[in-house]
Amino acid sequence: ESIIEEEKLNFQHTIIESKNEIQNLTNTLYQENSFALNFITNTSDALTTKIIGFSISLKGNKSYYIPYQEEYINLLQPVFEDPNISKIGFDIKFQIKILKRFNISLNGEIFDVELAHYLLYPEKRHALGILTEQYLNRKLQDKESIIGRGKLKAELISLKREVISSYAVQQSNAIFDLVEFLNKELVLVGLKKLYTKLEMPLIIVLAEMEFEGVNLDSNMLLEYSKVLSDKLQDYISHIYSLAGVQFNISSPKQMGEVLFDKLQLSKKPKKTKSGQYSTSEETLLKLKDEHPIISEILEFRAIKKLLSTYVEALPALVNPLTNRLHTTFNQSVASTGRLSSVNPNLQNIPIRTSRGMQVRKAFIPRSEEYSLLAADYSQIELRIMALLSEDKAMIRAFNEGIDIHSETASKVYKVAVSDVNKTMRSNAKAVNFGIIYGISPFGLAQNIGISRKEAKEIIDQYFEEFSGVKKYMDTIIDQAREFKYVETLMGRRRYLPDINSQNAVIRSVAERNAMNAPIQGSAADIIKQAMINIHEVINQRGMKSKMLLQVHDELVF
Ligand code: DCP
Ligand code: MN
Ligand code: MG
Repeated sequence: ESIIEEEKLNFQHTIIESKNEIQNLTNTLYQENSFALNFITNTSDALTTKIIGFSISLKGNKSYYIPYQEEYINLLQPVFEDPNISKIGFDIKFQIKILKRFNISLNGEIFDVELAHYLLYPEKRHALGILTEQYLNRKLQDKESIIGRGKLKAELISLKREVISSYAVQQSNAIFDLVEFLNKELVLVGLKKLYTKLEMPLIIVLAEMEFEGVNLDSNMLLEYSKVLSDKLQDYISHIYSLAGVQFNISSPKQMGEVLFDKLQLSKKPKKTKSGQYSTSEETLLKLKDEHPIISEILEFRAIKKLLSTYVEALPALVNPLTNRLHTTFNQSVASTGRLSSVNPNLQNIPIRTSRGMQVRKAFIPRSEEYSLLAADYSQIELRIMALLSEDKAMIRAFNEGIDIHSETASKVYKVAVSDVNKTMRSNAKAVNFGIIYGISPFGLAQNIGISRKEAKEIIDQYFEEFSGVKKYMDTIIDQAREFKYVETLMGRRRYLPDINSQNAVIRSVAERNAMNAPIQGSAADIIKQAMINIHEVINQRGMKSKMLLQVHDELVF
């Protein structure tokens, strides 16, 4: 009841309807230290969307709505580019990319309300409506309430100007008001430096990368999709003949009946919540040795997934205006501090398989005068582990230039280091990272296809060799128990409310997060810093090179 309907709040809000008024607004803004900027668009793709208008809010509850006119945006350019006026936004990267379409840069200090909340509460939801209720004790009009839902849903762009303007200024007004609260909290918790020195400058870098996009060889993928579709047909006929019956392989229900009723592959088949037979990857992997149909099914699924998520999907996402693929990096999703990438997700193209490599090959330089360069950190997470745990053996290994993944592979596969091949080394990564992030013998056995006993031996031997690592893992869990959070090298926090849970399953998830977050999060901090530094050098030297993508511990130029 104490929540005031924002609509009823009678704060000043002006709709700008002429060049003259824009001039006046420009003069007003020059007097300000900061303002909030909020674009209202038809879609969430900054590079292609129609712009409906934008709102600006300042101190003293002053807000303006500017219906879109290219001329108006250009007239405001000096204000946007003035380095002495701070700019506030919710997902300010989106606003930056819109302005880039007009060759305008958003200069001055920036404050992103969403990212501030993300640093404070990485695991919570950061929606503007939620923050507004929580901190400002008022309610934002939600989009559905003005455009309707279902069949009656209208396009934002078709609504009356008064409706859109009030919707827009409610948002920018809330965004402006939130700064004070979030800023206080950032300072209080000791996250202000990470926020201003790392996350804020990174926004500019990411905006440029996303705007730049990457060239895609769509023809090559088209060809490859034909190859894969043919392969898929082969698998389908194999599977039919192995099953002795034709069925819809993509239907888990039908497949379950074939595997467990007809072929009787398991005495006690696992069922899903809905009572159907489970045909999850995990279930199938356990049955791999029971029948040759299983590996055929797994291959079928892998190809199908590759086709639908990449080979067929990527060309459709190429921006028709730029002819390039523009991903969006999400800076406020992963609780560890890593970036994620959407539309398309360019961070999880499988590279271990030769088919995944084919997809990677479709990423090509813009022209023959350019080449792509990828730089990947060498075992950064293990190096951070060596640093944090001060484990003597691990530090010595790095100082002597020993490749720990190859060493582990040599032990696991009982071959000389010189005989370790790519697959072995890649599996050894699963061992090394699995162990330092608290994997069980059972989990390890499943992951790399060895017996539980062998897995236990490997883990025991690992901790014997790197005893400091074991000690570190125990210490970090103790710390987490005491403080209910863990930290990265740069002070990024991950809260672990379940660390003292009575439920062993829930508690052990929290424990694994306690081991993982400081290491993976520190690696994320470091590459973010590297990206900021590289961006600066590229600009200073006036280089033509562009940073294009980030894949966790890898940068593509
Ligand atoms: N990673 C993981 N589990 C794996 C493979 C990778 O958790 N099985 C994580 C940790 C790595 C990061 O992803 O730091 C990057 O993966 P890389 O394959 O680049 O791993 P490395 O940097 O350790 O090895 P390389 O020397 O091959 O680059
Ligand atoms: Mn690496
Ligand atoms: Mg990598």
